[in-house]
Amino acid sequence: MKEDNKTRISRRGLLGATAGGAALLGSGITTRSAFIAAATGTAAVAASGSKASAQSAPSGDYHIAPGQLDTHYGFWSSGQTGEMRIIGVPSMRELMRVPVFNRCSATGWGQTNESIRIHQRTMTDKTRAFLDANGKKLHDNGDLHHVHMSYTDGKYDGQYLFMQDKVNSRVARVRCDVMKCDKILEVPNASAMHGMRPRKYPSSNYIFVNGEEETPLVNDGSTMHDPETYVCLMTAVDTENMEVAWQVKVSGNLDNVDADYEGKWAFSTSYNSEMGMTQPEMTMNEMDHVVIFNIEAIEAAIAAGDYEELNGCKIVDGRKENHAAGLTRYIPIPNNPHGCNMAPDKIHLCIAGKLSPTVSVLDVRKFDAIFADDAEPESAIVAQPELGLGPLHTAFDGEGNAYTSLFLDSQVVKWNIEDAVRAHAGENVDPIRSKVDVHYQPGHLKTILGETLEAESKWLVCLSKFSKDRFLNVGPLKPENDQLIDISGDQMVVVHDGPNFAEPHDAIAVPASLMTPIIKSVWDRNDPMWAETREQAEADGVDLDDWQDFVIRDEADPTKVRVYMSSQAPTFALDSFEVNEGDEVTIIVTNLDDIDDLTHGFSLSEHGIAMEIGPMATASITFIAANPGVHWYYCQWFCHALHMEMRGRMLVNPRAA
Ligand code: CUK
Ligand code: CUA
Ligand code: CA
Repeated sequence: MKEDNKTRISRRGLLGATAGGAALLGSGITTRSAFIAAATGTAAVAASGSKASAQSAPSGDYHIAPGQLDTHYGFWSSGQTGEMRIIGVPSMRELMRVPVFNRCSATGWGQTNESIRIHQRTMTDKTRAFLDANGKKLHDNGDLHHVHMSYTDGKYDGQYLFMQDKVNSRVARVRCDVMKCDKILEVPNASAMHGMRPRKYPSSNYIFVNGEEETPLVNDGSTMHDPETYVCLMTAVDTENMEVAWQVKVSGNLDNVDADYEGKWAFSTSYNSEMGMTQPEMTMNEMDHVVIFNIEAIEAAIAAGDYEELNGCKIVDGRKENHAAGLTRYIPIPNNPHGCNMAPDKIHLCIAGKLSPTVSVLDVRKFDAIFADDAEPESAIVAQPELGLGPLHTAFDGEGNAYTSLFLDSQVVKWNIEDAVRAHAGENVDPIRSKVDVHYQPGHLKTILGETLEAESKWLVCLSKFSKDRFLNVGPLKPENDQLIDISGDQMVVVHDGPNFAEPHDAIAVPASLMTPIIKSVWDRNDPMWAETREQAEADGVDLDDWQDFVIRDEADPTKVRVYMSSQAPTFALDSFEVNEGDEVTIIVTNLDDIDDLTHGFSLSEHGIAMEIGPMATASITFIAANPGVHWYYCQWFCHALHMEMRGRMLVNPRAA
């Protein structure tokens, strides 16, 4: 692969900060060998490259002709864009964007009353400080790394999608029936929700989410200069109510998390077991660890009242010094590990070494003995294949194979789990099946249903962080490259480049047949999304299900005006309404078109107002009529031959002098 000097320099910077790496700077040793030496302290081993397959002619069945439907839904994260995306697989066509933690100019998400209520309902006092006098301000950015669907008995059930926001420490739930977010929770006491996975069995009554950043538990500035007081928390969120169920203090920080197929365990990687505050400190030790959480023991401790309560959350102590409580165990893993992936064989947990060229394979059946202190933590490691440089994440097919992304090698390596276990036991077998070049710097990679008991063996999507030279140059900021790989044969074949905007970290894909009975095309009139708006309408004597053309001035506070208008292509029920300068105006629009794909919009000039109103939906928005004069509103979602004429005037009377 090509790399420019900048990349090379920055990699050396990383190596320089790694134990043993500094001496190699400028020595002329290649990045790859220097990396292994730095990561393992041994001589360079040319582990990779020899089995890389050539990019050969693709098989044709990834091509979806015009009018043909994809066979699978992909649900993609978008990193710092803060939204969830729906991608068709195998075509890799972007089908929809679902705003969650971000503000969306098209749909009004983060601006409509319905979406603001979803944010505010669960906001902590800490966040309220960010609200303006009207209570309208909210974090309108997010860093959404992980999207996962709810499970029943180890299989996706099509009910909810869950996701996290690293930058503002939140988790969210999206309803699969309408593909809209209905709950957002800011997690108290912990910082930077990163790794997130639902419980797989018997149901996703919890999502497990890792606070990556080390902070004082009471983060009020009183002990901030003393990192000894810092701690990280793993949080279990009750997914029915989207509330914190419990939190666990751990030793070290937390990165990625997964859960087993028996509902007994959650596991988290930690790259900063050192609890360092600088990069050299975080990479000082050869070994970090994975934390095993004993869910039953934690629930028992909570039930017994053996917790502290802070900001309404029950916190148990799972740090190493509280070993006797039996809530957690720590298994040493080399070196700054990242990915944490449970195989669908129900047995093997794969921890990607990142700075170590290995994946550590843990046998979850050994955890009971480790919790009973009948076995050493290391005894759970049943394989540690050396796969290549920078292993980050592992995906699985339905045939006992694993696929690990190699960030530094820019490859995906296919290997067999059982063969890795046999090799670890001393047999002369090579677990590596094949390698394929990807472009470039892969992070997560996913097979269809690979995180369920129904893993498929056809498609692998590899989410590459760099795309230089794969696409027409679009300036210094380049797209990501989500590559589709056919894994049905012995050799993996890259069949499609999918440029994507910042920055999918993770994705899942499910058969279309799971979703088609669930996803609606038209809203139910009594959807809970606008329940509070409906309550206000009833108080105003307005029937939201009937034609509406009402301008109602609030009796208690006459500066508040509520404007109800229904819409039916190509007209709004009101072609004008009149308010006074300085009034707080709430526009409530109900789309009475009961027709598939007939969305209307409401955009109001010079007031920063735009919202989507789907078929049979109600949406509302509140603002101050700041400027006297004529301000047109219009439908911004193309709906009819007279779409341009679907508009009206807001007339704002000047304030009396
Ligand atoms: S992720 Cu969040 S740093 Cu590897 Cu799951 Cu990209
Ligand atoms: Cu209604 Cu365009
Ligand atoms: Ca470390």
